[in-house]
Amino acid sequence: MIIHCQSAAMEKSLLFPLRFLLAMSLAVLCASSAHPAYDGELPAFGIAVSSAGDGDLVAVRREEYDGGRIIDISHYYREDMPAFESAEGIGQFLWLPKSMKNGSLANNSEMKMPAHTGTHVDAPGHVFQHYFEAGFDVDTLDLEVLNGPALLVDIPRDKNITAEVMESLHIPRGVRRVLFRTSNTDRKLMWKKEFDSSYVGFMKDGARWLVDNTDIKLVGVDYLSAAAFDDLIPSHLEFLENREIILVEALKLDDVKAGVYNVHCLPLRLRGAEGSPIRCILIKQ
Ligand SMILES: *[C@@H]1O[C@H](CO)[C@@H](O)[C@H](O)[C@H]1NC(C)=O
Ligand SMILES: *[C@@H]1O[C@H](CO)[C@@H](O)[C@H](O)[C@H]1NC(C)=O
Ligand SMILES: CC(=O)N[C@H]1CO[C@H](CO)[C@@H](O)[C@@H]1O
Repeated sequence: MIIHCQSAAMEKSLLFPLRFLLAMSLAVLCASSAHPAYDGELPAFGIAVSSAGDGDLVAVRREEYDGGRIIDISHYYREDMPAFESAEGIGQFLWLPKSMKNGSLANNSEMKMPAHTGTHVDAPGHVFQHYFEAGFDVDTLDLEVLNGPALLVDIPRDKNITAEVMESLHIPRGVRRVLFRTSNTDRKLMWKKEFDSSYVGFMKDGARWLVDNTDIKLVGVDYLSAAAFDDLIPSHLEFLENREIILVEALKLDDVKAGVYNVHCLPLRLRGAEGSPIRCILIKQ
C-alpha cells in the first residue's frame, strides 16, 4: 500500500496545485488505509459503482433537474449507441490509460469517436468543400441561434418531412428554433444499436420549403441525420447552403411534451471540425 501511494505521488502529468491537493488527500487515504479506487464498473457505462470502503456510493443519474424544469435532451454516450450505417454501434470510445488502480495519482480517461456521434451538430463544412476550406467549422456556429425560445413539434407519423408536411405544420413566421419529433422517437431508434435507414427525416423539398417559407434557423431532429436516408446529401445541401441554419441531430425527445421551451445547446470549440458532440437542454418557460 505504501509503495502504491508513493508511486502515485510521483505522477508528473498534473499541475502543481492539483498535484499538491491530490497528494494531500491521498496521504489521508493512505493513512486511513482505504483504497482510493472503486470496485465496480466505470461510471461512464451507466452503472453505479460502490466504494471499496465505508458504505455504498451510488451515483445519481438524471434526465431532468429542478423538479422537471430543466430537461436533458442529449443522449449519454454508450458503446451500443447507433452509428451511421453501422450494425455494430459506436463501440468502445473511452479508455483509462492512467488509473488509480494502477498507481496513478488520478484517473485520466481518453476518448476517441467520430465528431458526428450521438447528439451532435453539423457545420456548413459538412457538405460543402469550399465552406470547409474557408473554415466554417463548429467553432463558427452562432450561439445565439443555438440558445433561445424553441418549439417542440410532433410530425405526422406516416410520412417523411416533405414540403407538404412542413406546410401542414403551420409554424408561424418568427419562430426561429424548432425541434421536430418523429416516429424515430416512438420507435426508440436511438436506443437500438443497429443503424436503421428507414428513419424519418427531411426530404429535399421539405428542407427547401423550410428555407423558403419559415424563419427557422435551428433545426433539431431525433435521429442521426436531419435528412431522410433517401435524400441524405440533397437535404443537407438545402439546409446548409446559406450558412444560417444549424442542424442538431439525435436529440433525445422521449417523454417531453410538445410546446414552447428555451433550448440551450453548446457544441465543443473544435476548430477544423464540421461536426461536434453537443449538449442540449430544454428549460420550461
Ligand atoms: C493496469 O495495468 C495492467 C498492466 O499494464 C493492464 O493490463 C490493465 O489493463 C491496467 N488496468 C487499468 C484499469 O488501467
Ligand atoms: C422515410 O424515408 C425512408 C427512406 O429515406 C423510408 O425508408 C421510410 O419508410 C420513410 N418513412 C415513412 C414514414 O414514410
Ligand atoms: C473516479 C473514477 O473514475 N475512478 C476510477 C479510477 O480507476 C479505477 C480503475 O483503476 C476505476 O475502477 C475507478 O472507477
